Amino acid sequence: MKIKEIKVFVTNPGRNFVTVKVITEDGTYGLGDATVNGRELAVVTYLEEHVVPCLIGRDAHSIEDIWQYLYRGVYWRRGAITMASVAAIDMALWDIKGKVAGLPVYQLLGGKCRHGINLYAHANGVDIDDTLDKVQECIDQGFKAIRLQSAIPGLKETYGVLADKKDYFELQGTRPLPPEQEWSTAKYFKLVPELFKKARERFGDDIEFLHDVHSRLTPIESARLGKMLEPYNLLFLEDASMAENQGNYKIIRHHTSTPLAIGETYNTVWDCKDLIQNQLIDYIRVAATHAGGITALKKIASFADIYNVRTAPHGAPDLSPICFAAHMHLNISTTNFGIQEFVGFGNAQSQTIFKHGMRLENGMIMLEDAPGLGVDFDEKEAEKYEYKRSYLPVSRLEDGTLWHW
Ligand code: GCO
Ligand code: MG
Repeated sequence: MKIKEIKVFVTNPGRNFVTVKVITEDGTYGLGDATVNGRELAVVTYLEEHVVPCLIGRDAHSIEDIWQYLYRGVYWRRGAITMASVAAIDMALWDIKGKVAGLPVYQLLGGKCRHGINLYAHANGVDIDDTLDKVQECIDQGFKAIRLQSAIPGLKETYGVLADKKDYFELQGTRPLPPEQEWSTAKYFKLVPELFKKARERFGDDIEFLHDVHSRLTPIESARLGKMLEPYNLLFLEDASMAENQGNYKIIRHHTSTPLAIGETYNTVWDCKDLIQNQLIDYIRVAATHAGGITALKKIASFADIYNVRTAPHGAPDLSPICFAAHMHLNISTTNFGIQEFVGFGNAQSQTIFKHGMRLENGMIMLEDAPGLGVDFDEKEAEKYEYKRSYLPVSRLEDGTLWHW
């Protein structure tokens, strides 16, 4: 089954998505997500100039060999741009294999380990009360696990703790240049324990709570936060400290029993190998799009299983529904799956481009049994929404020092 053509699309139905379509000689096609938020065209060039020419004529069934060819075979390994390109091709090849077999991808990965996929929803508020009202809305919709983020009194704008106090995920917005935002650990520390204290008072113990620090604390500060949050029993504290230095987590782990999660910016198993092997984290959050696709994530999950680390794939809106579907096939067939982040299925425009049969039921995703990944991509619709340059913000301390993302 030879690969005949590979097309790369960029569309912006409110935010940019890079989609890869691998087409075989008999017309079967597979889809992959190659979106790297704020660096989309770098991936397009990498794919078009450096990947596509090498794959034409190769056997679409040789998923593992193509993965190794694009990773091991390349001197410049790793990195977000390279791995998103490898990932998109990999997802598309699994999609093709499923379509040819007439089976959903999860069947090829070993079959179902559970009937549905547990999600955590987001409650993002302008202050504590507003955040708690959002928690109630999530509970009313059937969610049993909720991530709480609230704007920090005294800071004008801080991404990840309510960007512009309106649209946390900038679904419609574009940022032609990176906005500069503020960070103060002291102000943050005044808010967060209070947020979770009030959340437990109002909602009791039966709901799971989560929180994302967005890597803004030093390890010892994270350790303090973890300790402060222990009474409120979080499912996990995410990105407590900078991701590059795996040693940071030794310090945090040493001081707190709050469960830790990390991984959305990791590109390979090498970025999290020590964290997993030394049991310094509880959840690994690598995304199919950013860590080399289904092939790579399956291996990372198996490795993590040995060390009691569960998977909790990244589920932000800058991952397209193709990546989300890839996660669903992995989640349902991975024994050590933990929980999936969920921010909805995208806006109306996005839903006209990416069509799928995944259903939300009582805080869970139920998969349909369509062959392959079960997502289709409407090229004509996609063409209506042109790429717009858009950046994530940068963060500075109040004295102007450039800070961790
Ligand atoms: C999350 C993430 C996102 C990221 C975004 C960056 O946990 O969902 O931290 O909010 O910031 O995906 O592109
Ligand atoms: Mg995060």
